[in-house]
Amino acid sequence: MPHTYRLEQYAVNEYFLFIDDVLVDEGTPEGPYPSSSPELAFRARSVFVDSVTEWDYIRWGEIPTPGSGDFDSEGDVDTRDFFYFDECLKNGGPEADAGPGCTWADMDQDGDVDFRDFAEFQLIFNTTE
Ligand SMILES: [Ca+2]
Ligand SMILES: [Ca+2]
Ligand SMILES: [Ca+2]
Repeated sequence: MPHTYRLEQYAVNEYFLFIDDVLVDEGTPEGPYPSSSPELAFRARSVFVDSVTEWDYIRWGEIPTPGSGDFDSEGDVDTRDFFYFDECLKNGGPEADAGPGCTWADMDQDGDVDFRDFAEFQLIFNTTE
């Protein structure tokens, strides 16, 4: 069963871990993050059940606003945002699930990243950086 994990860290001394938007853990990180060898430890109640963990989307930094076109959350839509928009578009298309990593590029918020989204992206694209 797929789940959504979200780890939020504030300053260096406070973190919150959500699973499916439910707060499951909070506290003080054991070390600085990000680092060259970050580690996230999971503990399960049942150790006899096989488990496979796959990450669809890992991101350090501020999570972009859905449908904003602003990948780097800098308040603009420019060439840097286009680099990642293009990646979402290449892996997307009409009615293809945009996934959590591309919700910021789903300009019309219909769940995909397609050429309708690209048309809206172009309208707010600014070439000055
Ligand atoms: Ca931006
Ligand atoms: Ca669409
Ligand atoms: Ca869309």
